[in-house]
Amino acid sequence: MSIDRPLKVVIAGEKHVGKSSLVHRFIHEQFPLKGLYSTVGFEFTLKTVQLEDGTSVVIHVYDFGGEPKFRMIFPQYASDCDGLILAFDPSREETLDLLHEWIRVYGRENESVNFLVSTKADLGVTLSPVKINEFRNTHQIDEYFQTSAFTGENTQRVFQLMAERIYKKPKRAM
Ligand SMILES: Nc1nc2c(ncn2[C@@H]2O[C@H](COP(=O)(O)OP(=O)(O)O)[C@@H](O)[C@H]2O)c(=O)[nH]1
Ligand SMILES: [Mg+2]
Repeated sequence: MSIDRPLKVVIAGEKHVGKSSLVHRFIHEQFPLKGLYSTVGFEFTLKTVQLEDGTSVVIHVYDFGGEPKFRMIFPQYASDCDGLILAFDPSREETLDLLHEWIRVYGRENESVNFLVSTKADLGVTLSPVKINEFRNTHQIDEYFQTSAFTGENTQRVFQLMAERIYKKPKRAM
């Protein structure tokens, strides 16, 4: 069985936190060795994943540039998304604080499946679980993952689980 409609998943967060690298790792299963161009506006890519029950779904990933001016156009492009991935870099703690801003302009967190994702786990920097939990409790975050586009830690899992969650969300018409 397959689902005809692609799932729209948006990844957001400050510039340089590693969003494009995470998406690249998910799509191509490798760390972008040559480096990526800085994302201007947003880019999108597609990948088919198989759910646990064998259903194939296409994930349509929208990767946003992290500049404040793009934060402003963000709600327009993200408004009908099925899933939202909020990414921060734990070695720059302010990138977690600034996610409050992304959510504020987004404003529909209770309708999508929302994941909080920290990047660059290979650097060995972690933020206090209290701070992470505070963020999760303030906003409607369904799951939190530590990831590394460098080692591949959790990079497939985030998108796989996102697809499962969207698929299982009761009110969504497929
Ligand atoms: N060590 C490490 N560096 C990373 C990782 N992911 C991204 N980077 C680096 O972080 C910088 C920003 O990455 P990029 O994906 O362009 O960030 P974006 O602006 O959020 O899309 C680049 O220099 C990447 O090589 C990771 O998992 N580990
Ligand atoms: Mg980028």
